[in-house]
Amino acid sequence: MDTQTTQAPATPPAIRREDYRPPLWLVPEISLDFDLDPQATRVRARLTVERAGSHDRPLRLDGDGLTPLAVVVDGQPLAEGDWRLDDGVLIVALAGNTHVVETEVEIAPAANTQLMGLYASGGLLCTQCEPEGFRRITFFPDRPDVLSRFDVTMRADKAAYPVLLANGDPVEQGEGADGTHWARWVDPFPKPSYLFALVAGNLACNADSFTTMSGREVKLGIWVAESDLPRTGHAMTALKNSMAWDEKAYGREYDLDVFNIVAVADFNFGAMENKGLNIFNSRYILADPETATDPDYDAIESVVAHEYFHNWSGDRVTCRDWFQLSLKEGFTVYRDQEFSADMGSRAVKRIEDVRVLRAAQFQEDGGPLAHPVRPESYMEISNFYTATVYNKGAELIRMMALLLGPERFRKGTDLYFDRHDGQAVTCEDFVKAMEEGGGIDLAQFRLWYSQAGTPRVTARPNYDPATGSVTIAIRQTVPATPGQDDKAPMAIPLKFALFDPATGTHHGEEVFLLEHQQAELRKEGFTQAPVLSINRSFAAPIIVEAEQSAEELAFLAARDDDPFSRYEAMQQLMINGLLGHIAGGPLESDVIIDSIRRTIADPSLDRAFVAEAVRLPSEAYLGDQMQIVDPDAIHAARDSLQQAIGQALESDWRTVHAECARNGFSLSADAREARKLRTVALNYIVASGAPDGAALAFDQYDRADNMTERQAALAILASGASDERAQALGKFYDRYAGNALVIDKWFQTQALAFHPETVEIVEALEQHPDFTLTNPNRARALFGAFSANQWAFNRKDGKGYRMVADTIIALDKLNPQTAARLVPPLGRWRRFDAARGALMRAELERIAVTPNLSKDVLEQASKSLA
Ligand code: B3K
Ligand code: ZN
Repeated sequence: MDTQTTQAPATPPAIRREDYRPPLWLVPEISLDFDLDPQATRVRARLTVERAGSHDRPLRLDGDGLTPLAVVVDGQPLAEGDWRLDDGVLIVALAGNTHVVETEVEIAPAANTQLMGLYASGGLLCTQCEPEGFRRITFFPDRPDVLSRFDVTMRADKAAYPVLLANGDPVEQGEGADGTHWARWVDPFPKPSYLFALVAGNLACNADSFTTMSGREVKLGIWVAESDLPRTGHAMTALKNSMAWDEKAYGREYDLDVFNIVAVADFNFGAMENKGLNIFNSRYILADPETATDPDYDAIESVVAHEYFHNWSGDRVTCRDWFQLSLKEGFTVYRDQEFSADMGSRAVKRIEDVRVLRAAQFQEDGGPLAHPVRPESYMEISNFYTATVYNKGAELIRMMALLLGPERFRKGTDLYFDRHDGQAVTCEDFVKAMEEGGGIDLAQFRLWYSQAGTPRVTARPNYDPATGSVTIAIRQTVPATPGQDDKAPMAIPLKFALFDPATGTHHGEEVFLLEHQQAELRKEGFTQAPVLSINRSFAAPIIVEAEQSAEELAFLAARDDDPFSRYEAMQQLMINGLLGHIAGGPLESDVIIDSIRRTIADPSLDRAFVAEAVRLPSEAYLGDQMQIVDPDAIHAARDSLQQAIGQALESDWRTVHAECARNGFSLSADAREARKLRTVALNYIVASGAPDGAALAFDQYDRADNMTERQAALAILASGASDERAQALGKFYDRYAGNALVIDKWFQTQALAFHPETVEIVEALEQHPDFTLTNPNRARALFGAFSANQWAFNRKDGKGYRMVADTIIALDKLNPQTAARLVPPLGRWRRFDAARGALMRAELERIAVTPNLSKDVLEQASKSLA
């Protein structure tokens, strides 16, 4: 065999949106009967099936790894020849229009390392079905447009599994023979199979209640291991706040008598919105000041809200097919973002959300895995739970909300929920409801759903002193993305204001809807050239190229009344300074330092905003601004600027650090804001090179009465070479040994560190007794974090690439979904120099030709190579 050429891997056929056909058979009712056991669980299913329309096609029930032990139709067992299995699918020819079809299978939850379907986590048995896990539990048309009423009975050993939970309401329970017990749950709301859930185990409950706007009392339960009960209070508060918020903001009330949440340690992603029984990764439930940081608290609030909001945007109104995933995810992310903005600081929330969008979605949109918010095809749908579908999807809803205004947007969502309650619908149905409810034409706006790529907008103001007018030439381009070479101009709402530098005020904020490739805007009444503030509040998910001078940016950083734009101006000032230095110029830090000094001293600003504004842009974001990313140059330049800022403002940082210290832990806004700024100050003090820097960080580490300050100090020390580094890492490990979520932080902090030997440190940590690939949180804490560490991961010798590729290959055998999520960083090879690019490609090729690769990893690796 010729070893010089790599063979294109055989890829499974793509599933295409245009091939969608409505289901041929419906299943209005299903009863499920489980004999639960980790080694061998028996599942008996009884489906009432109905022929949809007039056709003579057989019933097809999806199955994955299932062998039918019995197939019974209308009470009659079928002989083996009366059914067949085709690639896992059970095919049964049926004569009439309605039948009762029963099947029985045996599955082994303890052997399920994919964590899809029914699996064991710790001593629990739990399920994850979205998107296609239900077919690993029983034979069923496992697609979101088949909605069924579920009636579920579970039987299990009472001592090992004293608690039995499923969707809907509990209706019956009892004792069985040999120490078993059983429970029956009925969900009155028809739902697709991906929303099915059950949990069995030894769980304790934080029980509470909520009275809905129509006066119904709902029993709330958060179920965790007994020892974790004290860490569930924040999640419960978040749940009750979410329930109240959805009533007020969207008029949506909860609809069952019980709402349960279960936290599990082994989970592929954040959480899952199963009807009435949300299942969570424990990291998004458990919190106390000793073990959780302020960002952890925020993430819990937002994920609890997100899953709760799905009860309407996802469960009551669901997706017709998986191409419509953003219908529920984009909308629900928008809803949770707005909820968090209402609960805390709207300005800081927007900055954080945009940072995530730029870090994850802009990178995706600019690379080989770019796809539209409503994708056209996939090999493995699990690969499409992406930042594009979620976060860009949310930006689309945000733009529609802006174009409609709050009242008409609410009319649109009311119409959407009322019209489609109980249905499985499309993104198009959502946009239509917005158009009709809001009385607006969104014809061109729809391109946001079908065209991938981040639009680039240039805006050049030109002032004419003779007339006192300014003309702004605006131009958009949408870059080519895989499969989409030519793009039509998008409808982009540009929120802008023109500031008079003399007065420091603007003439009113406006929204200009850019619908063509080019436009010209003319504004009158200026006595001198105004300063343009554009894409205020980041109203459109675009890249703006405004080419503003350092003076203009410094002006906006000090005077803009839109907090996002103020932050943005500051960031742009830093980016320009850093890129200029990377390109060989001197490090021009004076304007930056002045702006930071003024920002710290501005009493009108809250400290969390100041912390955001004065932080340097991440190395990865700087890389995104370069045609060819130079990780070493970026790291060196950023370090120099950090040091310059640290030195020039050292006494200011020391004052801030001291002033932001608090006696006694509190979750109040003041205390949280102070912690955030204190960390930034400590970082600059250490960066200044002050001889007592490490000692100061260690002191913060040691005295902290909360995880936020302790972990911040640890992270700062982990990036240095002090004696305190090893001391703090050792103390941290000893203090939290056995607490999985905190030990994840210990791994993650080291993987993210700016340390010259991070590659070797990660290599050694992989051998640590606490490291395992079977727990997704742990695998992500080490390798997910490492591959996000631009400087370390892209080390010139390619060792970082090789380690991640080895991990992907090993993890794929256990958990393809989690393995596939590690592929995209390798897919960025075009953005690096030829030598690094070749090393990355070689690793992707090695992955792609690995025998028996999952569809998940194969799709990501082969698309990344294309
Ligand atoms: N809907 C789930 C995600 C399921 C991911 C499957 N790979 C959680 C959420 O977005 O709320
Ligand atoms: Zn979601």
